Amino acid sequence: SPHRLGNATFENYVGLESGYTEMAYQMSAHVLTVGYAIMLAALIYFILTIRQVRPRYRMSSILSVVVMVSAFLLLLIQQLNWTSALQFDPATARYRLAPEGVEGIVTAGDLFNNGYRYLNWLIDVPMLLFQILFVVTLSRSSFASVRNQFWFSGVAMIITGYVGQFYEVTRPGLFFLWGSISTVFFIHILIVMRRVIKEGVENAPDSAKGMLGAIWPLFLISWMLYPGAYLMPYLYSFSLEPALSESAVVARHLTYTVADVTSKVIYGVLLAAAATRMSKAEGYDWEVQTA
Ligand code: RET
Repeated sequence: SPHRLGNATFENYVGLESGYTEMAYQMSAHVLTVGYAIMLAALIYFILTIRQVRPRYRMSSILSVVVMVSAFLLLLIQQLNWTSALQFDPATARYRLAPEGVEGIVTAGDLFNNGYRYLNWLIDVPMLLFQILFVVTLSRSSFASVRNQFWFSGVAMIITGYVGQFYEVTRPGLFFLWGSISTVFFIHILIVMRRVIKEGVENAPDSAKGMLGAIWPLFLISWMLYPGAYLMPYLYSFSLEPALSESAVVARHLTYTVADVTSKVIYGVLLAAAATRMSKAEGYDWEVQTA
C-alpha cells in the first residue's frame, strides 16, 4: 500500500518498495561524503586566506567559516542518516528500509529525511546573504533594509519549504502549495540580490568588477538547484504522481551536493577574490604585510 510510511520522503518509499541497487546506494553515499569532505577542506582554505584582504572585508571570510562548519556537520549527519536507514538484503541484492520484509516494516532505525538540510539552511542562507554586504559598497539601498529583507525572506522561504517536503509523496497538492509560497520569498531574495550585486559592481574598482559581476549568474544557477532538488520526484515522473525511482533519488543527492559546493564554497571564494582585488586597489598589499 502506497501510504505505509506516512509523511516519509520518497527516498524511503523507494527503499521499501524496489530497494536500491548497489550502484544507486553507493553513489548516494559517496556523493554525500564528498559533500562534507569539501566543506572541511574549504574551511581550512577560508581560514588560511583571511589575511589576503583588508580587515574591513574579513567578515566575509568569517561568515564563510561559519557556513563551512555548520554545513560540514549537517552533511556528515545526512550521510550517516542515509547509511543507517538502509540495510543490505542478500536475498534480493538490494539495500532496503526493512530487510525482514515489508509485512511488519521493521526498519533499521530512523527513516531517511532531508529535513536536516533545511534546518541547516536556516543558518547558512542568512549568512550567505549577509556575506556579500560586507564586500560590496551600496549607494542607493540601505544596509539595514537589505539585511532585514534577506533575513525575513530567507527564513520564510526555508520554513515553508520544510513543511512542504513532508508531503512530497502523500499530498502533492500541499507539497506544491507550500513550494509555491516558498518560491514567492525566493523570488524576492533574487530581486534584492540582483540589485545588491549591480550596485556593488558600479562602486567597485575596475580590477574587481568582473569578479563581483560573475557572482550573479553563479548565485542564480546554484540557488535554483535547491527548488530543483525539492521537485525531483516530479521532474522524473513528469506527472502529478511522484516517481518512486532510485535514479531520481541519486539525482537529488547529486543536485544538493553540486548546489552546496557552488552556493557556499565557490561563492565564498569569488567574494574573497573580489575583496582581495579591492584591497589591492585600496593600497593594501598582503604580501608585504607579513611580520
Ligand atoms: C525550497 C522549497 C521549494 C521552493 C524553493 C525552495 C528554495 C530553496 C533554496 C535554498 C537555498 C539553500 C542554500 C543553502 C546553503 O547552505 C525551500 C527548496 C524556492 C533557494 C543556498
